[in-house]
Amino acid sequence: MKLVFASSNKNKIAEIKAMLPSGIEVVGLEEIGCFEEIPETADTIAGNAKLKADYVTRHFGYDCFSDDSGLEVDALDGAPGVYSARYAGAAKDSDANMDKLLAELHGNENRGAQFKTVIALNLNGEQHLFEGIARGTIAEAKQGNQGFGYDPVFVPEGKTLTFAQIPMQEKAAMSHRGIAFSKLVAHLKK
Ligand code: ITT
Repeated sequence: MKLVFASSNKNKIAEIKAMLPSGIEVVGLEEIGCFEEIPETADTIAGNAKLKADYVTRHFGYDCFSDDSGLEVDALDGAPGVYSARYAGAAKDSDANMDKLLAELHGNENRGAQFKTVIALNLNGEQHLFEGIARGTIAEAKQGNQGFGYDPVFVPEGKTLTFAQIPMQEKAAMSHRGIAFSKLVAHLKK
């Protein structure tokens, strides 16, 4: 089975490809000739996941799945959440986003947070949603250089290292994206 992954985030595509079971092939947007930035105008993570999948199905005619993710911080009432990519401005600069987050939480002992992913699958005229949540805490400073986005400041529950300090395969086994994607795979295998 060949599925289009409606994402232009190279790190996400690499993570998803590293989790693929045999029998499923995934192609990114560039491989179907889609180079435009898909508008993400919904005010929820699930809403943006639906928008991205529907855009590809409507404009390119493919069955596909999308991933929308965000970091929800307890002490900030769930912010930056759906606005994670642009938390520090339109430039989508991960370092600036993390610096803003660390400044907001400076001196705050409540460091609880979660990453959330919603995957929307468009298949045979139906849409299905799969959610994955990874709980953890926000570190006091950035650590590690693997992964992407907020990985250097996120310490998953039960660990002492950030997502940016562990190999991609290990992150996949416990991450929001890994959990949502394993639900998608289980659905496809049904
Ligand atoms: P798409 O093309 O898939 O839309 P995107 O980079 O716009 O890619 P999202 O809107 O889903 O992705 O993600 C919002 C932001 O959340 C993203 O830019 C990262 O900063 C952050 N993020 C998402 N998943 C992450 C992860 O696994 N680790 C760290 N940060 C993550």
